[in-house]
Amino acid sequence: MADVEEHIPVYSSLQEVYGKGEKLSKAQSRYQILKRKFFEYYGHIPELYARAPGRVNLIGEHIDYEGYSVLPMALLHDTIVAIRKQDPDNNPRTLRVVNISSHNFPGFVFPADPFQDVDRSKHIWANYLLCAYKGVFDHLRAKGVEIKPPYSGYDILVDGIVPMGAGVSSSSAIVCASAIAIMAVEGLNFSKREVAEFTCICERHIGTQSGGMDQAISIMAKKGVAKLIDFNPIRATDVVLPRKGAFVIANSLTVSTKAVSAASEYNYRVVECRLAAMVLAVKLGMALEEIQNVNTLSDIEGLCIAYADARGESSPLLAVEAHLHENPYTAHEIEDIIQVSLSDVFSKSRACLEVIDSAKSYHLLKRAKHVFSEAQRVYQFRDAVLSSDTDDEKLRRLGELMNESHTSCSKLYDCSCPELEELVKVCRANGAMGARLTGAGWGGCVVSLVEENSVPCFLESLKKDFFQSRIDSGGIKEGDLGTYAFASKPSGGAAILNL
Ligand code: NG1
Ligand code: MG
Repeated sequence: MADVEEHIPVYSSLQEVYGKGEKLSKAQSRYQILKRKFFEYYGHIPELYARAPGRVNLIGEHIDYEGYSVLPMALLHDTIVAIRKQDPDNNPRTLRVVNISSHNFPGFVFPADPFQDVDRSKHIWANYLLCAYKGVFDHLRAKGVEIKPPYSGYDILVDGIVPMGAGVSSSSAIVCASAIAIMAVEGLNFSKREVAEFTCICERHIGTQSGGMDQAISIMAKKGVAKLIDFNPIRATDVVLPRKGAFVIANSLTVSTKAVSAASEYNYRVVECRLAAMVLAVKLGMALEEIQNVNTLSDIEGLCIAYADARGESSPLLAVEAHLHENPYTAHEIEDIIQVSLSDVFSKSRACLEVIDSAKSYHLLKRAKHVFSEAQRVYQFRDAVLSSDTDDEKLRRLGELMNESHTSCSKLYDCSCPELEELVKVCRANGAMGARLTGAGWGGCVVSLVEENSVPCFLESLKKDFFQSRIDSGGIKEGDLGTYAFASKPSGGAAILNL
């Protein structure tokens, strides 16, 4: 698993990242504009650039934070951060951040202090940058490096083209690109494993108690392959997809607002999964004094499998079905079983405490069923890719697993929404072998598996059956359609550019 020990690559030409042709010329013009604007804002040109891609998750939804493997691929859509370290005699030193799209994303000036808190009460785009800034220096401190004031200041200009609130990880693209840019101007280059780990931790300052999938794929992606990402420790294994297949990403045009408040649906699911794991642990005989150490459903998989084993079966789902009930649990009922108060269980997480403050009940059976079955589907997907079947057979099987994943997200995890349901139906009706919501859900994108040679025709049908009415009603512009529905091949990961 040498990949994760490699360092972030440093390139001196755009071609190394963006290839040739139209993609390269589009990238060239983005970097030229960045350089020019940077000079206009700051009176200097950038020292260097860092870029990190968004991703589409092919299968394995809402299981990364439960410790289970996921299977995403990087998109060519990325966030670029241009940076220059401020002169040491600059006084006061600051973190100045500007966005190319300054109309939608105003600029900010923060004090140059990497240990300042991220103010979650204001959901501003620049908070992602503050997370990264903290992340780099918290990581250095954790490695035993002494960090003393005065801290360095930076001038930063950001250009992101990863669709936002769309479940394709625009947030991690900005966090990863910013962290790498700051590292690079400080002359640091940690291993990919370290960067994937600390960017996952630092992005949680936003409030979402997310897993590490997005940062891991953004950092470790390799052109031409999807990645099976394992956690604890992070590993990334190449998955070569069948040549005849293509993935089309289509936006439901409903923004997923999972991070806007800490008591969001996302964190609610994180809480439900932990409680499901704790209740199951008690039911399966774990000593009460050990229950507080149960954090995720993967922590108790062994107990579930032992339960199944004793009955001549193998799936952890057997224990789930036997020991959890369909009706939602009240806090009181759970506390009775685990013999700890929920406020004690979550005393270390402000975000989770906010959830239990407002939650009325907890669905434990449905959430646990989703997590264990989705975890199995990830391996079934990987096994189907590796099998000796023909490409057609493989694609059919992959599509089937994607459809099952969607049903599970929708019915068991309740993370779909009417627009996603409509779009999934449209995709399947127009020939997708599989279609599913991707990313956190509650809005955002659908990923479809289609035959490579039917992509143009598929995109036309999506326009006709889903987007046209939204164009007619003025919701979106026809000229922007390419940003709402596009095919994508697996792209490369984050990089530093010395241009
Ligand atoms: P999106 O929706 O792309 O932000 C989120 C989490 C992932 C993962 C997926 C659901 C963040 C940063 N990422 O992705 O870790 O849990 O949802 O599978 O919140
Ligand atoms: Mg995100």
